Amino acid sequence: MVTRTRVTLGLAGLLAGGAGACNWTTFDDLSSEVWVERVNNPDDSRQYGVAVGALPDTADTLDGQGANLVVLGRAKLMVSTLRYGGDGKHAVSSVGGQAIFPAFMFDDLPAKPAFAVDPTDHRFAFGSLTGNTLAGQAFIGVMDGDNLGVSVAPARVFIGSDMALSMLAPTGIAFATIPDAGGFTNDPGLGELVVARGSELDVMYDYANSAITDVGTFAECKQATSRATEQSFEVAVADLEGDAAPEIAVGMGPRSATDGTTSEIRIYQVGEVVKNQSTVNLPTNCDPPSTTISVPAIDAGFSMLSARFDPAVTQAALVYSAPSINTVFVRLPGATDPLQITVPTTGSTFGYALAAGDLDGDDVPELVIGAPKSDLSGTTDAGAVYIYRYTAGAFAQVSAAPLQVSSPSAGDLFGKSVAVAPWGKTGQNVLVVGGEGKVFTYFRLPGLYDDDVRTGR
Ligand SMILES: [Ca+2]
Ligand SMILES: [Ca+2]
Ligand SMILES: [Ca+2]
Ligand SMILES: [Ca+2]
Repeated sequence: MVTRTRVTLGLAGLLAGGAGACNWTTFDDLSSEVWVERVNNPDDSRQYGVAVGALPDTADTLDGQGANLVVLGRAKLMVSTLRYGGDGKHAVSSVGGQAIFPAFMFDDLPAKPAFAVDPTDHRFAFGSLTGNTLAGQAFIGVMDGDNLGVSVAPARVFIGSDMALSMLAPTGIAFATIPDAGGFTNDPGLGELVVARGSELDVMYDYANSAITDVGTFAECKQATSRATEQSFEVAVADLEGDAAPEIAVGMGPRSATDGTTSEIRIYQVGEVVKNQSTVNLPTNCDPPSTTISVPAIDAGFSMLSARFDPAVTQAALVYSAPSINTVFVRLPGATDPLQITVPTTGSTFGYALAAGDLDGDDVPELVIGAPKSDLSGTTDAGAVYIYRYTAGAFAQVSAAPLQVSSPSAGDLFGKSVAVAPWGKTGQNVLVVGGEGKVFTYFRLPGLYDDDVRTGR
């Protein structure tokens, strides 16, 4: 089902537009307004939109005409592609439940699943726990984003000799290229996956090498934990120190507020994580991280990404959120203290979702921050999305009012996932926002892209 809607910035009016049969050109004269299309959950995937990711649009998909998205649903578990053609019309195809990995059952995804996209190889990865056919071990599934196939690699189930460690659920995933360390085989032509789960950090060298059948042989180390740092969050891999080699950043916090009131961002050099003969089967301790940043909240790194806001600087900035205190932190290259971005609305879970990408065409990424429990317009947990521009070491909101839906319903959770997606061959990007059971794609955003990306007008 397609519902075309339109939103006015500031008023943020999500008005019922034409019926699904309307052609988008009907709205071609809305020069000052936002154009957005909403796609509702396909096939009763009730929590459709828990994660959205953007893949390039290639000859294998739409041949450079539109946008190529991957959307995860939760209950029931479903992976979908959502594709826009050059005419602005979309198509959804999905695979769900046991059909994804026929060899075994798995539990529903968590509300904030570990999820990552590899735009280079057109793949996406997500993590969960096995269900009935196994015993609840963690696994990572990698799928081909062009055809939703699983031929990339078998589902990687973390079966080690320690059952308690095997059952630690993935919380963060990153695609990366990791240099040699620890004596592990590492084909430079095959990428790596970095995974955080509980106390464990994994570097899965050559994860797509189907000759690797024993997941127990992937590199893993055990982070030092206390009751206040037992729970991992997201991971990011980038050169965060400016030495041209990647670091691995992970958020670690307590399991609950009764276990602690602070959390940490830990930044490891690869050699501090990948240790000789330290594997999923029998992990030894990680070395202490070269950098630890304390955060006065229980959930530092709940969402995390790296980005280069200054294109002239190769060192990456690290962006990490603590939605329990409505704050997003940005560790800029060379800065001693991170910048803090916050909003006055308490309890909005500002920073629950993050994305970075250039929306206005100046090659500097904008920072997109989802706050799905915002009560804007007086509706509980209607949700909002804030967009920031980076200029000379600071971030400023593009518009005084965040994006939101008007006539919202309680629990819409607009902004629980966000992505910046390339549009065809134009070099432009579009903003995509997930809400509860819905995905919104913005074809025109005044102040960022004033032309309709589908027509250039
Ligand atoms: Ca490799
Ligand atoms: Ca580095
Ligand atoms: Ca920009
Ligand atoms: Ca709220």
